[in-house]
Amino acid sequence: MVSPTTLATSERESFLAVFDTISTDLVAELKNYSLPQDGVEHVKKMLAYNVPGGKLNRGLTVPSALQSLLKRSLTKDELLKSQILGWCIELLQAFFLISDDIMDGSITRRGQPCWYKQPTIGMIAINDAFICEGAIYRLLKQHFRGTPYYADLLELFHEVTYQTEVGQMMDLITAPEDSVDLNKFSIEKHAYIVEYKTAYYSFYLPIALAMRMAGIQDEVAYQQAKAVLLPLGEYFQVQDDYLDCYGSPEVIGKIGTDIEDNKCGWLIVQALERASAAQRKVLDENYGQKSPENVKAVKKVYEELRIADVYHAYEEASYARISKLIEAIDESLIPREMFVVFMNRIYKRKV
Ligand code: DMA
Ligand code: MG
Ligand code: MG
Ligand code: MG
Repeated sequence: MVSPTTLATSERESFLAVFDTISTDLVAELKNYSLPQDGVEHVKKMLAYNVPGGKLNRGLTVPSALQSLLKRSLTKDELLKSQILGWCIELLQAFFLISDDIMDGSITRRGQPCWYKQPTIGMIAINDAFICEGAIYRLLKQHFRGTPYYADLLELFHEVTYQTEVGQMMDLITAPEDSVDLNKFSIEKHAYIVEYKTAYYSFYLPIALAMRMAGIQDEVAYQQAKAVLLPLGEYFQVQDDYLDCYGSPEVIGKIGTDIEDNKCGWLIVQALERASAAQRKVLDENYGQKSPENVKAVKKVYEELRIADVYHAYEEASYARISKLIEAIDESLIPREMFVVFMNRIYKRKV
């Protein structure tokens, strides 16, 4: 019997095998631009460093969601196409992460130095991020130009990219480096930021792509999917905010920077709701400062307020709340199972 873990491993292996094809295709296509050999080497190295090393949750969701939607095993062509769309999301993710790490001044990502931290790379990383974004549209053209849903795919990638950029903009302007003002933070502001910077591209996009491939055109189906996936994305980013402070870098592969960076993260927003006047003073004086002593002082207030317990309660409550949202989905439009699988991929994650 094939166990679920074996199945998961083979799905992953089959998905990773497609990355090699994609990288080779992109490089082969660049030969049409007479790309010199050092350019070829750079693209190959840059893609290998930045695209396949993550958890691949977003990318793997496209083929698995398509299978749920079609309620049967995929043909070879459907599997390959859905995997290519999965890699397009992973390329979008690489584009966002390379730039996010520069903007956040991060040190490590996926257990290795951030791309811009590589001695020979530095600000070349900005253009590399653009190359990752551009590669999405090369792949879409190569593999989907003849399909009836080509325009839908283009529109989805364009819209979701813009939404994420708007979210990143709000994340950044709410966190100026030189003027800490915790009055700018609120639960509502946080909810806005995470919906835009994370939920659309990480949760709505993979499912919406599979739905387009499955030929679903009823807008109500997309609205219903969004009603579950945006809250699921919010939950995922709250986990990310929690892990930034409490996750271990060896496991999550990155060193947290939210306190130093003056970010409007979930933990500080919860702490502000609960802080006494004295604790508020400590937060005002220490949040958004680079030195380890300042960070320690902030974390001490989090301890006093038992913010980690608040988080664990939030986790349970979110699971229950999102399960209810899934139950509200009209099964004649889209299968609930697809959302359950996606939620279980991230529930209580440590990584
Ligand atoms: C992530 O925000 C959002 C995008 C669009 C990359 P973040 O800076 O909290 O992410 P991370 O913790 O991975 O740096
Ligand atoms: Mg970041
Ligand atoms: Mg960021
Ligand atoms: Mg983070």
